[in-house]
Amino acid sequence: MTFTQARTKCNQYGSYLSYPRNDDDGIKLRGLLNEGRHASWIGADDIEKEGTWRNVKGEDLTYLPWSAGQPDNMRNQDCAWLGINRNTMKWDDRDCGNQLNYAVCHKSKITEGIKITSRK
Ligand SMILES: [Ca+2]
Ligand SMILES: [Ca+2]
Repeated sequence: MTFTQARTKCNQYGSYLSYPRNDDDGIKLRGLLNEGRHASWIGADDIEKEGTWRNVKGEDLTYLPWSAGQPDNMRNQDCAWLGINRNTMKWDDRDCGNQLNYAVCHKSKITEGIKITSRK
């Protein structure tokens, strides 16, 4: 699924595409994503304004644990994902139209997140 499809799916669950708010959230997400083996979209993008990363609610993000050398905006990458480094779960920006198999929708606690999958 693309970033937009992931976001829409979460909205259909009455939820939103989750994004880690701190290192602790990152560790919990890593657990949900099979110890980081499952590459997943996270709810952060700079679609509206290049270089300004916002969550899916349109709020500016302050917690932005990028992987080394990221975000590089290569060929205009505007959406964040987890999985470039399965150990640290640091972020990378990538093409919003790429197909990823996983996304995590937020619930009351990130540990209760709904993991949605789409395999082709
Ligand atoms: Ca960008
Ligand atoms: Ca990138």
